[in-house]
Amino acid sequence: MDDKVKNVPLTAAGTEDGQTQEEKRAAAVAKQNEEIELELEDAELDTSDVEIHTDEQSAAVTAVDADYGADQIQILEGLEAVRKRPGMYIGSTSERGLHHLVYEVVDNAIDEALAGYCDHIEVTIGKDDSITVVDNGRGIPVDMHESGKPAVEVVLTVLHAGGKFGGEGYKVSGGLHGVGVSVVNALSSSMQVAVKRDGHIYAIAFERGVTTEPMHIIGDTEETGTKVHFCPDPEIFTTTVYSFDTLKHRLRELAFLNHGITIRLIDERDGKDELFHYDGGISSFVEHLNRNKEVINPTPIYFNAQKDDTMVEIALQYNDSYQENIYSFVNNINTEEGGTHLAGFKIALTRAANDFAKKQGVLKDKDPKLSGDDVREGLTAVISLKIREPQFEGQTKTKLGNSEVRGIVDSVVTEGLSEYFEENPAITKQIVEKARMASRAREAARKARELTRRKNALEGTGLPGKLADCSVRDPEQCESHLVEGASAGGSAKQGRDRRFQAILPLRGKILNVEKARLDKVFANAEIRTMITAFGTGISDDFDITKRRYDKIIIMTDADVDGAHIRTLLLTFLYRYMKPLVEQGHVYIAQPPLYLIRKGKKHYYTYSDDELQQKLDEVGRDGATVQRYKGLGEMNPDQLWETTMDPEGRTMLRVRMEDAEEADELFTILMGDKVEPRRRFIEENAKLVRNLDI
Ligand code: 0RA
Repeated sequence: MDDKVKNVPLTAAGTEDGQTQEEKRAAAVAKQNEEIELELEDAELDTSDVEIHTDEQSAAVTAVDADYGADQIQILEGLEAVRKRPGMYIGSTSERGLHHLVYEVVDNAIDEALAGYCDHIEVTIGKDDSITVVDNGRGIPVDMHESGKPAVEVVLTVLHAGGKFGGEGYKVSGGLHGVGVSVVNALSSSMQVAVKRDGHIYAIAFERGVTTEPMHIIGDTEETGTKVHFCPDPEIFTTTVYSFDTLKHRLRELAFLNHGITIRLIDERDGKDELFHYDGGISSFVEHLNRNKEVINPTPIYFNAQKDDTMVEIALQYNDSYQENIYSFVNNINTEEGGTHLAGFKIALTRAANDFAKKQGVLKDKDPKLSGDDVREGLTAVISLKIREPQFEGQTKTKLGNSEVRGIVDSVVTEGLSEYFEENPAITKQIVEKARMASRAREAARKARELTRRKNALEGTGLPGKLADCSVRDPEQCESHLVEGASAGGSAKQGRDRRFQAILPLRGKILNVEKARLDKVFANAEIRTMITAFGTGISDDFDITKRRYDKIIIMTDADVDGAHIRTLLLTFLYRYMKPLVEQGHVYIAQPPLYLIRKGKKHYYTYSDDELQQKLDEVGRDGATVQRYKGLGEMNPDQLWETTMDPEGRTMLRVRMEDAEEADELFTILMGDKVEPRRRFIEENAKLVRNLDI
């Protein structure tokens, strides 16, 4: 199949993203190429890190200096290895890896802050997409190392050398890969470093990891600190354009996680300048995450404790939604896959809530216990640990494995919560009452689900009657089109390739799941139909291996109602079938906006720009233009040709660009608070071009 697929972040799916169709297509091709490259790169990474001497490499060695000793040759080999397999050290050479370079340098500055020597970090994106990171830490050491080179040169040219100069237990922070600034140096076409330390300002410079300007004093100062300036190497990275928002997101997160630090981000390309400083630390983080929600406890519950070398900090705040939102970090790394710290937190929270509910009589003896899910309904929490020797496990190495941590967190949370519950009985009652409602809804949902199952069993195939299923049984080859309206559904059924395309027409308005509990969600007919058709179950029961289709394609009209239905569908998929979105199974069909007829020929265009262009190519004389108001206006052949045929169609793939932002968008668009929604619409209205009212 030959789909032209463009990946769109989930957050942009409901609005115009400001690209012309041509740009979208070009981007799609580029993206695909990038994905292919990444795959190749990954395949390469599987081979172990064998040193291979290429001509280029030996040339580099001889060119530098003939009487360099074995040490220097080793250095070059080390950094050449980084340049040969950058993915091994920074994950990828795409946008992600590019931003990782900044995090690697900033992490070093954060380490200085955690050691108590630094409180200010400034990151500047240059007009040329170079990066400058300035901190007021101790400065990279400059004294002579046994190799005869200054420490700063060793730190910047030898892999994993940083830790050797700081004494024991120096490294607390450190990115996921924690590889050190020498990797950034190796992957930069040029790097200049200035160190203020011991009364002087020292400078040193490199190109692609090779020292071009040995360390020398350029001035005197009483201050201390480090300035690192680098240009990511275009020979290495597929893109060298920095995203302000991506850097902002991580730097703000670091400022939350390390309270008291001031981090400034400056963008010289357009003059943007932002400051992040939070005395409230992770409590401010939780308030920030809940900023668009109605909260239950106005001040986040906060506690911290230190046991041996482990520091635990936890902040939590309930809101009136039905979602659970827990972020956990270890040494500033987002442990997306959870682990022992998260497990300890959950166990303790469930136990404490049940204890309180029983004691206060909210839960009678005959009532079932509150489950973990019940207790976490509407919970926003941040768990942050700083530990000596973290063991990261899991597919993406973001799952904490240290077993001793479970008990430590459990006891910290148990102690902290029982104190809070005792001192704040009124708010705690509200929290527990909410959990009890969740428990009842879950029970009702379970009954509804069983009813559906039994009914399906009686009805044979178990598939909903509205579904026109495909004949191929291999889910990998199949796709399901969710089509707005009965008439478009009819056209789609006639126009499709029935071997691999299933059609599910959606008639009623689908439920806004953002404002409904599980029991209501299960009771909604359109949603029930989707659940049965997809085969995966939802929320706790969700099982991606049971999916009946590889692609879920949302096909709605290009008008306001269509956009609304699309957002409702995406909200449902995001909240209840998240892995489908995460793993890229959700698409948005792109029907054409215009049909141009001229003589015997006809053309479809997908935007206003494209329409004008096409008219200039083919000539306006004798051309007629038809604007499609809805899918229903297209006959089956047209719908197939323009929107459904894998050989010719363009689709948008919905991406989980950033769970936090996606979550925020759904809260704003579909939640209760009016003010954030008004603000969002005002701010984004100017971006919308094809609004058809
Ligand atoms: C090695 C050892 C020490 C600090 C650093 C490196 C260091 C690296 C970077 C990179 C950016 N900013 C930095 N600040 C410090 C320990 C210094 C000591 O023990 O005095």
